[in-house]
Amino acid sequence: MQKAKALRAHAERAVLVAVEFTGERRKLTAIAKQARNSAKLSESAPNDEAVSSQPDLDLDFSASIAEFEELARSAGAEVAATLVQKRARPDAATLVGQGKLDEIHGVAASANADLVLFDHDLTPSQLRNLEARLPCRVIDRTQLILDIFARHARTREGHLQVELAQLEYQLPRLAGRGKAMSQLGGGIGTRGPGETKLETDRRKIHLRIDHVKRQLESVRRIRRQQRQRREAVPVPVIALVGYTNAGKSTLFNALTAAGVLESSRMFATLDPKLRLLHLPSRRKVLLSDTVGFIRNLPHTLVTSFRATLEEVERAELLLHVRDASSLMLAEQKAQVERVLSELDVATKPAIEVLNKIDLVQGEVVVPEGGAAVSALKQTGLGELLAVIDHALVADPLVEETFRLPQSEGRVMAALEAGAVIEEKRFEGNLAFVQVRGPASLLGRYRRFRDRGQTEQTSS
Ligand SMILES: Nc1nc2c(ncn2[C@@H]2O[C@H](COP(=O)(O)OP(=O)(O)OP(=O)(O)O)[C@@H](O)[C@H]2O)c(=O)[nH]1
Ligand SMILES: [Mg+2]
Repeated sequence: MQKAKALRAHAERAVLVAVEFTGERRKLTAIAKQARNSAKLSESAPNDEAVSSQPDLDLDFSASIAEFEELARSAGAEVAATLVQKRARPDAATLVGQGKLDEIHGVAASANADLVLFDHDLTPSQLRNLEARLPCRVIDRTQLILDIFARHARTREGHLQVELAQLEYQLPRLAGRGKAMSQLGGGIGTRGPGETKLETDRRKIHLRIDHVKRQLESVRRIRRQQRQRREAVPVPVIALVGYTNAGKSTLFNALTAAGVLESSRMFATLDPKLRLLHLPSRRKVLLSDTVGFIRNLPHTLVTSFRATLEEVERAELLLHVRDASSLMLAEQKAQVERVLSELDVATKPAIEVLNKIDLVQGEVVVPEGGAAVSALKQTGLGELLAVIDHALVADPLVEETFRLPQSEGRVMAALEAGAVIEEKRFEGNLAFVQVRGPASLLGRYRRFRDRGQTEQTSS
């Protein structure tokens, strides 16, 4: 136990394993050479055999390896070495086959690694076999992503969702994981449900799952009530969506100056964030930051995290933020669009926002009907706001003067929250307010319209 704690004090050393199954092999490109750099042993690693034995890698594979390394660092690991393998199909027992397993064993032992991370999902039996034959813990891709989720969850709902997904992941993998069980108390892949829970039997895990589900339900009920209250004021919601690390939170901050956590670590935003944003027309909208999408997100995770994407489902407009500097620009777009159709929102109006243009050499083509920005350098934001304003013509701005008895404080609050109060004056028990705002909101309080005053006060 002491030892496990000590390990966690510094970054855990990880050996990464990525396998390409050549059934899906794509052609080599000139940039393939870059891949060798991102797939090499780090300088501190004692063994550089893996580098020389690596074949040329194609672009997609190299980019996905770089992304996997970034995921590992996001989970707090120090990458000691990255091993790659090509094989026709997965080995049923160990994914990689005996030869590669010996190599992994050698590298992990000489690098004194704490864990081996696979850029794949492992079946319960593969996981058991690998743990039995390797000198350290074994973590697969789902577990790694869950771990990152666990580190970044901040709301109660976020924590509960992650715990539920972790419990459901563990359930079929309980038997025979001596190594993982005995080293609990810290480290990647062990955050979330604590050691006592992991050491208990399936029945206890089932009980815990039921308990977490019940708590989630009550948290969600409260959230629904809060939302209903908010929806009484029809401010349109605009949701930022996009691949993880595209720069959504940075843009969200740049646009709202809201101070929401932004970080180079992936999945910095697990819980939806919502802030009021003023458009150039002075119309107000709610901007929602969401959790990033990622390639190969296991379906169980998509379901678990669906609630964090509720804002996407009810948004009037989506901002699809894309990292213009990414090597996987096209693939990321396809992945995001796939998740959007899973959420049944593929037909929602969307604005394409090409971000990080400061990193792009040469000319940037502004997407049609979209915008090209640098959230970091805060360039192009004015144009983006204008594009958003333009895209929200469904609910045009109108001006109106209302005559409100003091007893109608609720109406006043709704107008203040959803529109711009241009002028306000009191006459005895009555408030006269001149308001500019979305037709839908102002139409709702038509009965308080002040016909006589409208002519006099409007100019
Ligand atoms: N150079 C440059 N870097 C940027 C820009 N926008 C964001 N970044 C960086 O990209 C990294 C990821 O940014 P985030 O805003 O956290 O990305 P995200 O899309 O919210 O990521 P997730 O929440 O993980 O999905 C951070 O290191 C940012 O500083 C940009 O316009 N230019
Ligand atoms: Mg974010």
